[in-house]
Amino acid sequence: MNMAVSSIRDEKLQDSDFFRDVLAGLAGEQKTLPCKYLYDEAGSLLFEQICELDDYYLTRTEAAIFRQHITAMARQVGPGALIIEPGAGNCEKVEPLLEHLQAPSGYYPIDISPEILLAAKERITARLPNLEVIASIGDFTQADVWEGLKNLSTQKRVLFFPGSTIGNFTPVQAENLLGFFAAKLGCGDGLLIGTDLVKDSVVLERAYCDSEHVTEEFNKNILARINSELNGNFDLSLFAHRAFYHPLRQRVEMHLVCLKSHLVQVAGRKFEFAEGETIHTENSHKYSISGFNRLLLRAGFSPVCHWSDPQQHYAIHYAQI
Ligand code: AVJ
Repeated sequence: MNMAVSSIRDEKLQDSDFFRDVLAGLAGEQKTLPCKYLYDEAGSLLFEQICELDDYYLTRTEAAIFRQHITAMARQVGPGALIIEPGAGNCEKVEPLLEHLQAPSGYYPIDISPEILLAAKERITARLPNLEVIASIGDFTQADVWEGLKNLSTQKRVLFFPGSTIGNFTPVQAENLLGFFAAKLGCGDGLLIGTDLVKDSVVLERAYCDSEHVTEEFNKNILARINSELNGNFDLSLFAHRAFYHPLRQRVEMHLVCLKSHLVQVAGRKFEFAEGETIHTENSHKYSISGFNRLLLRAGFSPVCHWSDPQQHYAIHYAQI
């Protein structure tokens, strides 16, 4: 590669959020990496595998609650509603709801991946030809992807936010995000949101430290991503996966533990790693029903009702403005 090309490439690299966030995260006292970077192509496939694991109860429990209570949920949403889904991905979770709604006025999925979103739009349109699907491509925390909503007339807007995605935010961040959502809605509009419940730490830790070691691979994949995208030289064998429940913080924390002190280089910068030091890669917050209701209230929503599984492992809340 000649000089001009390599400097253009470096400039692009240094402009990227990934570059900035990784260097900032590794420079701190407690090293951290934002969990959204776990989901490159390999990471997304690994996460899909996690969802199938016996130890990972979240996905199948949420799906069972949807199956069991879909009629009541559709009744709560009401007729003529527009469903908005931030971070919709392949839009699979919303399909049973869309099928049960009475004369929905549209579906507005938002996602950063155009390929996945447009494929999902085609699938949904084939299945529900009368439903208007307006795919909005971009980051759902940014204002521009919500602009398209302004041109749509509807009796009611309902935000759909399943998957316990809200758990990846700290309670303060979650309150801000839900407040941002609330600002996109009007009086009488709704929110249907999935949250993982506080429970026995053995069950929680098994879900994030699975016996098939898929979560370990998922966690370490972020180092492989840094190696390939940011010219890093992480030796994955010098890090171990650790996930534990922190009862005071009510969250599962995921870390990568350094097994031996050494130096790592990323994009030409050097970072020292001491034996036993960790990179904090994810938080997964757990809520009680009442704790989540309080969070909803702080964000400007009124809790209406919730549905849970017999073991009380997971909950889906309906709230309104
Ligand atoms: C995608 C945020 C729901 O926190 O349970 C799974 C991500 N991390 N195993 C979660 C995850 C490790 C997951 N969420």
